[in-house]
Amino acid sequence: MNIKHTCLLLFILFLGHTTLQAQVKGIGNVNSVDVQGQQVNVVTDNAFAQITVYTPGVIRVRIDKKKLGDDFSYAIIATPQKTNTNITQNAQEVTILTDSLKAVIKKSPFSLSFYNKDGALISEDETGLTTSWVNESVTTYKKMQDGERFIGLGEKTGNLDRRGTGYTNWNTDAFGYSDTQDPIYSTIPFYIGIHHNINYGIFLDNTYQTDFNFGASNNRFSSFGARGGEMNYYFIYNKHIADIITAYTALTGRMKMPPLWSLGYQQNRYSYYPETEVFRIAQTLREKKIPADGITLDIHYMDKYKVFTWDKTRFPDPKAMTAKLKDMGFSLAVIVDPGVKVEPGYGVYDRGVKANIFAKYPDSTNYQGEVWPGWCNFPDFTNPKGRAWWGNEIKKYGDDGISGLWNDMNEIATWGQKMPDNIIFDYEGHKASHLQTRDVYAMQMARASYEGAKAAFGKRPFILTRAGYAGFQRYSAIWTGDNRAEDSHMLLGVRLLNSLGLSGVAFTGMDIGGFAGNGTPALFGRWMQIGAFNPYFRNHTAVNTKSAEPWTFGEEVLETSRNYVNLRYMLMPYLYSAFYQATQNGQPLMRSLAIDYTFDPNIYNTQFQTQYLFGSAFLVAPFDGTAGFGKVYFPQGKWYDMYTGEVQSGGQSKIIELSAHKLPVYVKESSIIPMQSLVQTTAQLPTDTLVVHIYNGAVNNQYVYYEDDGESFGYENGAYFKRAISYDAANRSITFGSVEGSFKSKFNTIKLVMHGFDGNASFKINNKAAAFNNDFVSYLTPVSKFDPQGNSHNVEGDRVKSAFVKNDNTQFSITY
Ligand code: MIG
Repeated sequence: MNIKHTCLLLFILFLGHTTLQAQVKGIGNVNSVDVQGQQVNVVTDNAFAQITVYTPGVIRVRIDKKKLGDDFSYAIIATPQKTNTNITQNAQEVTILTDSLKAVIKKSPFSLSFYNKDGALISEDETGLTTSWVNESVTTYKKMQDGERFIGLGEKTGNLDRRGTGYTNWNTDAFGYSDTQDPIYSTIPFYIGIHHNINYGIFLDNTYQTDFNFGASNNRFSSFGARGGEMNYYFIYNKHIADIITAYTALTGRMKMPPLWSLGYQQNRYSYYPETEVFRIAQTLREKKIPADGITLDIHYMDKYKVFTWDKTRFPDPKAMTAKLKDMGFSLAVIVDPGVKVEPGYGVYDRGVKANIFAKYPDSTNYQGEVWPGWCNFPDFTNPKGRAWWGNEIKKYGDDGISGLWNDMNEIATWGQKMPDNIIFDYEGHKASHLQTRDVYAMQMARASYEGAKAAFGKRPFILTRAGYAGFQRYSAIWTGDNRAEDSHMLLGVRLLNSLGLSGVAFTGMDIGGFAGNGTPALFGRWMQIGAFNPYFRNHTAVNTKSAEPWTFGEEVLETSRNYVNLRYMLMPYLYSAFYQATQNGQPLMRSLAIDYTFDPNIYNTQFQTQYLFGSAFLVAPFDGTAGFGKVYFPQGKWYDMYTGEVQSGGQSKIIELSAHKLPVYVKESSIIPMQSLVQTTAQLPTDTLVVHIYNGAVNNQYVYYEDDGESFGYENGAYFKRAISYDAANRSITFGSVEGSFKSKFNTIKLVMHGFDGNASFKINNKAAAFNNDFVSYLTPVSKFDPQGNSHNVEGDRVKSAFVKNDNTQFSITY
């Protein structure tokens, strides 16, 4: 090689090095440390970092290449709480100590690690990689711990344990998504890591496209990062996953009490019209005795798909229609799409132009995208004026007697699915491009709908959204979009809802029966059974499919469906109390087994990963519609077959015979399950007896029974009826605490139903011998006609002891 060549080579190497340096940049060493109360401000070679204690178990980390900017978040509603904190430093490191955490910042290079009180390592930066940038993308790398598992991240396909997989958040209209497709509709950049009997949560609060790597194509690290903006994450430590969820929802908020009707069965399709068809459906539900509370109108109710209009030939008098539906015990929800047709003379559009609330190109012209109505402008829901304008349009629906808004297409979905990057949004006055706004747009639409509907409807509105960002649970329920009428999709749906539950979202559902395609009777029957054990229970199907109401699959499926919808309605007091928990501590209704049995490796086994607890009591084991046998895993404890009372001991799996008529459901020992008589709609009063099922057990249980009027906000001012019920196993007693709140229960009497107690058990109430009668409980009506041998089935049930007590406001105890 001659000198000329060597020079050239050196030059190329030099060029390569500088461009590489410009592209990939590490955080560098710590140069200065400034302690301000619970906060440490650090300047490194290449960045600024701020570590703030929020609570003893929550520490926030902000890092940016430039001085940390304005602190704004759509997700976070919490501020740092005054917390006992001790911050010390020496030449090598800074130590932050709270009552439950120790965070250590190593100085060269900057790297963070977290330990619990016992000194055990929870999580640490990968010291070689720590936090770094590739152009504007920022990523934090954590060392992959031995045996580490990852769960959560919201609506993500794949397995419960996400180890070995990578994910992207970029809200996407994902019609008929596959069971590994990513991303789909919504974004919740929050996950939980688990290793060595320790678990922690990380919430990356950044609305740019975000990426998570849980050991995909690498065995060195787990990482999270964003394509722009700050590294901004909350590290959450608690001993139990339930408490991590509570801490995460303390940061990002919780749902409000839902309207009671929204917990009833919802009948839907794309689309029911005209009005006579809506009444045919409502009437058939009543005739066939399928209890139901809701009917939803899809896009064909609108005049040429224009939002906030009615097609007057199909729906000549919406107000009269909703009034008549109300008399039949139905509430009506309608779909709303964000796209507003560009059409001068269309009032909604004209008022939007006048209010100047549409998203814009940088040259200030309104962005146009094409969707159902044709070329549309898109309201900027990140502009308070945009939300107010939307809220004002909702008034019309309030006048029409609408009770719910179903927010669709808000990823934003447009034909072509490629919204330009340079659209500008207000972002609460901060101005941001589509790149920073996309993932939060739907959440702000849901917010605008919630706030507008709350003002317009004069009662609790029901809001449903397809997409969202961390914190949307404050405004809306979510459903998992356009699934397919296939067994694998039914089970995937369960995993999606379980994962949403791990990620702070309690009010979730999927299209029961499957949206795309035509399902078999077996699939539909099983899906209805599972739907009864989903928080939001809505049947829906696409525009070009066969009818998919419960009576369209034959008499056998109709009876099975009715059984489970009936069960759902009898469980309404239990459901409602479970929703109350979600409003108080963020606990989901669908509890992935990872919440309560975190360190039991069996629950991550793919053959058991769809199992979940529904509320605190029920263990649900979903299987394909046609499977003849299934393997159920019983976690630690004692489990009662819900139908027969037969006991299974935990810590083992068992092969069970499946029936098309029955979903395997088990009841956890020491459970307390309040039920009511069967009604056809929540608008109908049940009998005045609250049936409280109590299952004998060796573990303690703290249960909270909750009731209110189911529709107003009076509960915010104490108009509720609440009582703690505690099962004290060691003292063989169950105590109904005294009642809190000013609401009068609709039940004057309580029927106590004791399951699994010795046939000769003698019960005392308040220490006085009490007469309990032999009784028999059966949750299902046999689908006897379909017995292949033509035998009429014996009614399956559980032998119990029961007694009646008055439901007054005083405390009482049962001992045995
Ligand atoms: O482009 O409103 O996910 O539930 O039925 C399709 C029609 C638009 C997508 C929703 C689906 C709804 C459908 N919508």
